[in-house]
Amino acid sequence: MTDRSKGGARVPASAKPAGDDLVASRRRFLTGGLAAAGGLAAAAGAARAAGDPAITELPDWTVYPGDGVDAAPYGMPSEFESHVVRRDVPWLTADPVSSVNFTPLHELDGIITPNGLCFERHHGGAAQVDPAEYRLMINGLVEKELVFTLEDLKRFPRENRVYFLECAANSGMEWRGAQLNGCQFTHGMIHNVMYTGVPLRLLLEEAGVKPNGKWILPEGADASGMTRSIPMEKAMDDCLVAFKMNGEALRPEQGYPVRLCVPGWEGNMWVKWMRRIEVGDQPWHHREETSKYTDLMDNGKARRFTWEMDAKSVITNPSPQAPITHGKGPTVITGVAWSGRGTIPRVDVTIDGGKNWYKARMSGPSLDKSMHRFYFEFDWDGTPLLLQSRAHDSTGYVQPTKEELRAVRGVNSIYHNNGIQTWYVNENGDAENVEIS
Ligand SMILES: Nc1nc2c(c(=O)[nH]1)N[C@H]1C(S)=C(S)[C@@H](COP(=O)(O)O)O[C@H]1N2
Ligand SMILES: [Mo]
Repeated sequence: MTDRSKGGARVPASAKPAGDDLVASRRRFLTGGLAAAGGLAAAAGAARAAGDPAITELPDWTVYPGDGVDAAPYGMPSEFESHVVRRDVPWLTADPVSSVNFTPLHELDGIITPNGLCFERHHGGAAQVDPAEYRLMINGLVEKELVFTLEDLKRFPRENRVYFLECAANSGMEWRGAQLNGCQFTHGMIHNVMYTGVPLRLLLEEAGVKPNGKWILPEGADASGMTRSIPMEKAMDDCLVAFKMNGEALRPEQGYPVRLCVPGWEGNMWVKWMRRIEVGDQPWHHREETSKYTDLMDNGKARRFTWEMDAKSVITNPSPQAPITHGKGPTVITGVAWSGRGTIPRVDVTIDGGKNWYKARMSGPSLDKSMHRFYFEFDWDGTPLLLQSRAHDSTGYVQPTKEELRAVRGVNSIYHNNGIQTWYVNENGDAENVEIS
């Protein structure tokens, strides 16, 4: 812990300068940045006013017995958490059957997304598949064409791995400028789940891929089919045929009973309700639905095959849906970071729009192609803040600013916007989505 007895502005021990070259700016921060914040213990709540009824009165729940076991055979969150839900943006799509809703990132902590809060993206609604009638077929350029039942799949050795799934369109509404007020809407097309499943490689080896089998085409059992071309190296590397998420069966909206996991790659390749895998010698990109996830550039050309998700991060608290309500004094900033190319060894945080950067404190497992959790604790002096986070991934890649991205990609694209997000926090603690240059 840092020493709070001295009062005055402080940067906690965890807030190391982001690099040696930034030591000078750190000193400026210490002397000129935050105003004195004396009496920190009181500010943090050690001494509440005497006579607080929450202390002096006995609430009902202390006096009367509560519900017995089995009041809810499948447990649900506290009624006081009923605001913690997926939300959509009504004007974004014409019909909920081909639409998206968003994970409430500002209400979550740690790295795992609870199953009921994982964002949904469907192109033809969520199929309701009877597991007894479920079949997975492998056909095309294989020695033996095979059909598996769910039980057959569960006889292969299975693995447990935590992966993020991010839709390539996440933050897509922000290309031309700050637009949606909340990290749920700007960054909530992502979830991070522990999957249990069979490595796709084992199933392909069982079928025996012919030498000219270079691509796979997984297909969903829903009304959209959602066929996607995936190169054989990726299929043989780390793809999973998953039937469990966070320990329980996949939710219907996540592809029950079986979905494909394509770790680190854009969400649209993670085919839900997967019923067939065709092996072919070339991609099926001539099909309209397999080629539409491209990134239109200023010169009219489009980037294709941009499957890997670049490193990205966002501060989830405070943020527009989660203002600072406690006033000045000890304040916790937190957020998430991820990369489709590895782990996140480091995240930098700034509270003054990038004049000074600090190393955030990482907490929780650091897993390949998974979300990471970071924190930055400081004493807020009540003056406005410009909050940003910047992820570094294990390949050395550093998350770019939105301006840097636009300089390369223009503003015509929807997909793959991993630019640095800025929140402006005013004197009252209210936060707003803004851009600074
Ligand atoms: N069968 C099928 N698979 C699908 C889709 C779909 O509509 N049908 N949508 C894709 C898209 S674009 C995304 S971003 C992810 C979303 O997964 P989720 O609903 O679990 O969040 O599923 C992908 N897999
Ligand atoms: Mo997507």
